[in-house]
Amino acid sequence: MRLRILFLIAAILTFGFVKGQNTITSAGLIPKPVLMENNLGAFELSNKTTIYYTDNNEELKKVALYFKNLIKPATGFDIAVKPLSKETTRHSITFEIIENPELGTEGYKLKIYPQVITLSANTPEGIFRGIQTIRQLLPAKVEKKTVQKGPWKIPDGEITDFPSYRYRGMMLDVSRHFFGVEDVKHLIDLISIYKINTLHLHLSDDQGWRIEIKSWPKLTEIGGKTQVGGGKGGFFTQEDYKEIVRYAAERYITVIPEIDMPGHINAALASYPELNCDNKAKELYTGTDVGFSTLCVHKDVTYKFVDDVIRELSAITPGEYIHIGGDESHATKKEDYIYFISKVQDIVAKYGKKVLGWDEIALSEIKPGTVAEYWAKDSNAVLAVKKGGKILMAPGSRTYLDMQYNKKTPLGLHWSGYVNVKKAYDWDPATSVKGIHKKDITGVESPLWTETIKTFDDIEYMVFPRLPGHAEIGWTPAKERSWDDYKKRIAKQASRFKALDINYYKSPLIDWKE
Ligand code: TNX
Repeated sequence: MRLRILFLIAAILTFGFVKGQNTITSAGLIPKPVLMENNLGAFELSNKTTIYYTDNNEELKKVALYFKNLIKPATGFDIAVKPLSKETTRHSITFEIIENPELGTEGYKLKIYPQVITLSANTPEGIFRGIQTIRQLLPAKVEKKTVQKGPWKIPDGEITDFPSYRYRGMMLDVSRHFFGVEDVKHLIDLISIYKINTLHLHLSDDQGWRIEIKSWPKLTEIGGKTQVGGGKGGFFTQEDYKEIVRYAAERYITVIPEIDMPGHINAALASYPELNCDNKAKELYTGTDVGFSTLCVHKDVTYKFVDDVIRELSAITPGEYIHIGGDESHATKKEDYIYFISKVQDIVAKYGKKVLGWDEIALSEIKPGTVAEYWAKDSNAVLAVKKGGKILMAPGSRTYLDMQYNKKTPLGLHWSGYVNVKKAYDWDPATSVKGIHKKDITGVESPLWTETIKTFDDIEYMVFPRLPGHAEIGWTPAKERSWDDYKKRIAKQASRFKALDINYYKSPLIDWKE
């Protein structure tokens, strides 16, 4: 009898505790982890906490320092980071490299007790992803840049987590409107919170060439001079680009550069007369039409140009992919397009890289390792798979971050419909195109085209809150996802958006909890 009463009291206390306090399952984690278990109590971060890392692993040490520096401004704590030794202190967070095939490259296991946290993974990359989970379990004010009042509690329990898809990306178009190194770094920081691991940079288009190519300097001297609306444009020097790649790599984000060919190429045609079939340079273009420009497919100099560009870009791109564009080449004859895309795949292979291209590349040959990025046409995606390619899912009607949310929201286009927060979230890449299955898909990407996007505030407005939803689609198993559950969790992210000063779109579909 007495035992029963004790149980009852314990149950009441537990319920009260769980109800009033942050728990792992109530924290609103995005992407939602594969397995979560709550425990009573919490780990409290303090100045006495020590971070340990195993095996004297230098890369892991860097990740540990990243975490230390992440939480420093808001907590004010200058937490010690040490290699794991026998005399560990009681109040510690340990990052350890283990061997657990279930977790893959990016997965992690997180165990949180009142006195210790252990975060384990096969790789430092997995530890980095797990750190983003710890970050989201901390109060949102941890994101602020000035010292905030504690307590800094992390709810107890366990998480086992790993992604559904290897590729989880965002694309930024820096051609239509140019965005500089600082903006790109800031974006990298924001998307890393949601375990995004790839940043695709759309570096050239009709309106601007944005990457220095040393053997063709006029591409940026002339082709980088303007942008949509006639503003001053700009470009990345190779040093700038390398700095972006380095900064992204520190956050386990791979940069994929895109040179859009054979169409979307007016900026290059304006820079070098010899790239035109009639040897006359085009005028620079500051409008927003598409599909009017093409490289001269049967000229030798065209392939000298492509070779030089891919060679220089490959040399400063550690990631395995180069994106060759290939979309909307309406000004290129079909047989020329097929010929060109086939040749360019060989050039990319020659420099040790693999090809990504918009889904139209399926009309050409698909060489081993090539991935087609599905944006519009089901038949192209099916054809790419038939030809042995894989698919990156970026359907315009779901993932295009440049689509307006609805007809009242001020920025963006709507050629593929309005993409509200539910439409962006509530779909499954593995079942959305007939004939394409999970095994054919490398992952999910969210492109932000910037015809109407001029400032970083504009970027934030289009990216948030849709991108976290795409990040979850790429990470969380489809059977664990539902809109009703997601909308409660995205509502809770609002306090984090606010602490980060993100100009997010306050969709009326969500009951925001700032
Ligand atoms: C189509 S999507 C394009 C881009 C535009 C975009 C605007 C794709 C591969 N090509 O050139 O910027 O629409 O939404």
